[in-house]
Amino acid sequence: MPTVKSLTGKRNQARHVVATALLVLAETAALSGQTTLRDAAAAQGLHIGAAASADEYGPPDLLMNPSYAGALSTQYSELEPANAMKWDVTQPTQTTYNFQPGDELVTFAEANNMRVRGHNLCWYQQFPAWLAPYAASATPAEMSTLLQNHINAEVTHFKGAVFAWDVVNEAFNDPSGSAVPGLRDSIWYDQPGIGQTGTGYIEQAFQWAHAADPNALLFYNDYNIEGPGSKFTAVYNMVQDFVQRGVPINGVGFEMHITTSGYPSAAGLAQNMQQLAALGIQVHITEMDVRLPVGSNGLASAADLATQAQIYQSIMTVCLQQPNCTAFQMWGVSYGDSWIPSFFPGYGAALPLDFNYNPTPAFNALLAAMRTPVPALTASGVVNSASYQAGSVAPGEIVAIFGTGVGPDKPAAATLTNGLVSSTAASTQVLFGEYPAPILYAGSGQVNVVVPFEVTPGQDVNLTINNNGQSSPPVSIPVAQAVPGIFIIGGTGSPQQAAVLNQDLSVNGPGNPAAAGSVIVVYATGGGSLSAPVTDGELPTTLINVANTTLTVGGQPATIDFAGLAPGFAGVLQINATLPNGLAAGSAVPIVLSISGADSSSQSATIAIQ
Ligand code: 9MR
Repeated sequence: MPTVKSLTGKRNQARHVVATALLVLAETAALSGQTTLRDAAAAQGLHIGAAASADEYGPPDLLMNPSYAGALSTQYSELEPANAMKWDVTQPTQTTYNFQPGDELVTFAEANNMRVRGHNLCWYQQFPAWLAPYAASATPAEMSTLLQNHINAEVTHFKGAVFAWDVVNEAFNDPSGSAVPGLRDSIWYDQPGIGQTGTGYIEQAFQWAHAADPNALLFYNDYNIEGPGSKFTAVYNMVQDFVQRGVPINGVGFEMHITTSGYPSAAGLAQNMQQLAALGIQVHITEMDVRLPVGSNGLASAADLATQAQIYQSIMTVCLQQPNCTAFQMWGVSYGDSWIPSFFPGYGAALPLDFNYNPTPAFNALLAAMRTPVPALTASGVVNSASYQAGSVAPGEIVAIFGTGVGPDKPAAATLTNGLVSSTAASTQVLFGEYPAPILYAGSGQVNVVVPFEVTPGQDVNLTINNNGQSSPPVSIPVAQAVPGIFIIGGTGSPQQAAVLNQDLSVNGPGNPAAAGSVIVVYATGGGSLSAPVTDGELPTTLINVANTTLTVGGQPATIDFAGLAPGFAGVLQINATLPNGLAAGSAVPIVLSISGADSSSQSATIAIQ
């Protein structure tokens, strides 16, 4: 007969058995909690931002408008100067710099605990009046010195204040038809250029920026690269080349100036992000707006706003799902400061806050995409992890708790703390009354735990789940002395093959029946009183028995050789029993486990007998 000790070598089978008992159900998110974009993003570990202005083009200073400043600092954890760090503002003459408007935005950001994204150092337009005429007669060497000095002066000035820079902006063109995008003509590339070929001028700009602030993240920023296509491919090829040759680039900005008829699919956007992730490159959504046709009052139809909201929600959802999407910015704070109406006459209403800084449907959609769900469960979703029967729980029983938002989106497995199964997985905790339960698995729709030994049979216990700072309302569950369930191998159909080893430690099944009179090992859960105290989360190393156990096979009692905790497991019972002689053969012979007066008959488990 196999000893208990030799059976511990069969842990993997039992683990498999437990694993097959984990069925993850579909879920829907219950909402509550955060009411600002900023708080909701923070709970997801995401920075959310907006393009912002002070008085870089003269009064009024938008930051002095309490509604504007309040919306910016309340809703966003990051800002990017819409214009204040561009050439036309920062280098008004060839020999003077003006960083005052940028400084004002940095000061505002620091006062409100926000990050600043710098935009931009090298672009083909928005020049000060002197620059284009200068370039028209300058040599490449002079242009190179000019660009180097500008990048060095600006990055040095904002060193430590700007966490990431758009070093080069919109360098690729948008040829018509099927022509492949190439580099756009510009004073930095070829008119006259800084004396570099191909993407060499871009590479040079990154090197200068890195030299001025080695800690700043350096981005290439562009539009029409959010979905797969030839422009993305052109940018990707450049980034791949830079990464392979050690050029200091950390990220790509996807601008996301889109319409309700022209926007990337979720799959396409995710694909582009993943391709860049494989290069170790971050993505920021840098300039999102979704422009809509508007009336003379600047407002859009309800139908268009609803479509726009879905688009915002889908883009945000993709960003949350891709680990390398690390910031999400709107291009403006409200309808009133958006660039859209003046650049696209007849369009507007492109942002999540309206003219009065009130939330639009897009705002609510962004919030819905980001909100951490409140864990929700019901008593009927708390089941024995072997039998899937709801009802009572028993001390030491493994239960599966089905619900929504009960665990992390990214499933977490059990961990050990000081040799005990930990009662925290990711940011999930399960409490029976005041006692935390050791967690074997935690996903957003299902958490598997071992019921703490402290619960009292005959009384009800309040079950609560905490996840990511949100607590479920308590659910009251009766506690029983024992709730035996036999683990099942495979699906939930009928009959259900029990998780049983034959005497030679092979797995019992219709193709591998046990002989009458031989020993079998049955894996189960469902507690009952123990012969020695066990600590929650303990993986027992000594033999600890459960009381009052019987096992019938084909209606006949088997002889119990050992019934207790499976050594090395939390919550798993192991019953070694000798089958009656003269047991009739069958591929699905009923097996019923009874502990302390409760039995497993409702689950119709079977084994194979030869
Ligand atoms: O929002 C900016 C607007 O105020 C300026 O007039 C315009 C000038 O080109 O630039 C806008 O910002 C652009 C950004 O710097 C780069 N991507 C496209 C943005 C919208 O044009």
